[in-house]
Amino acid sequence: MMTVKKLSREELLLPGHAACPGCGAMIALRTMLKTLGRRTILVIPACCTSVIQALVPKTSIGVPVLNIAFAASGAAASGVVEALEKLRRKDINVVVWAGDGGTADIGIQALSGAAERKNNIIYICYDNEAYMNTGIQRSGATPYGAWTTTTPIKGKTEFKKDMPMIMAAHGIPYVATASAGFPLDFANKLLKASKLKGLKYIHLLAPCPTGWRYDSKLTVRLGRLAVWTWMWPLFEVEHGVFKLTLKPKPRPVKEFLEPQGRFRRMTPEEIELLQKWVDQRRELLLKMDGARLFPQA
Ligand SMILES: Cc1ncc(C[n+]2csc(CCOP(=O)(O)OP(=O)(O)O)c2C)c(N)n1
Ligand SMILES: [Mg+2]
Repeated sequence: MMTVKKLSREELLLPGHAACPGCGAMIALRTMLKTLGRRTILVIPACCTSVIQALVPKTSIGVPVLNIAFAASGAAASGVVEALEKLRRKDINVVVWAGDGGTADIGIQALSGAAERKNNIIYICYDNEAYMNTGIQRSGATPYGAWTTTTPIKGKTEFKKDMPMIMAAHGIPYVATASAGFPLDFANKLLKASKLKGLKYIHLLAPCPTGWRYDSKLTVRLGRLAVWTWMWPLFEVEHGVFKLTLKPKPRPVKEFLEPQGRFRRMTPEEIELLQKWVDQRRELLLKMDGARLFPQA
């Protein structure tokens, strides 16, 4: 088990990057690099993390990075894995670090192909729930009721796409959800993923003060409230078996929505509809806890 004491003191996310203050994705990127260490190659499609690395020729990321086209991270990482296999290098983690747009929308076919080919990749989707880098446009991962620059002013009318379950249905060895509010849980899930062969998928909630319209000091708090309200349940699907990581006493979704400007225009009826959806999903997940959902591949 990873503990704060066991976490490496080596910093591989260096000062000088250009992320916004309070960026949830950077907390998680720092945790990820400390957990997996130097022997890691990152594949990053167009997203916030591709533009905040620093100005060329400088970089704030202390491991090799392949910056790649928006749709291509699954395919590009497959290529890196194949090349390392030809070179007989078995000691290197190939990690995709992609946004929700680059994963749930434009990158889904390349990711699906890599999963089906069983390429040895740790794929992390850091989900800030919109296309943040280009100015807060909606994605398939934007939740119901959230405002973006391309939703109706009152907020998104569709529910969030369930990427972790879509990936679990590929029959891959490991799927997990994580949150920037629970860094050690994320680290433990990364350690588990790094020991398995095939494509491992971790979907990480990364609160974004700029796009979610909240005070930047609340990033960790919102990363936790998402879990405590069951807006973002933490779970694993290991070799097809579903398991909840945490089963917190449910707090009203309102507590997660209220500090965020993006939910400001939701009516009480819409909040109630969202609460009902979250309650229904929690009951389904609790019924599934411990059950085999997919046959062992
Ligand atoms: C084919 C293509 N279309 C559009 C873009 C412009 N673009 C770059 S990043 C991005 C949004 C990325 O959103 P997401 O994957 O959620 O990452 P985030 O910026 O939120 O970190 C867009 C639309 C592009 N680079 N390539
Ligand atoms: Mg995004």
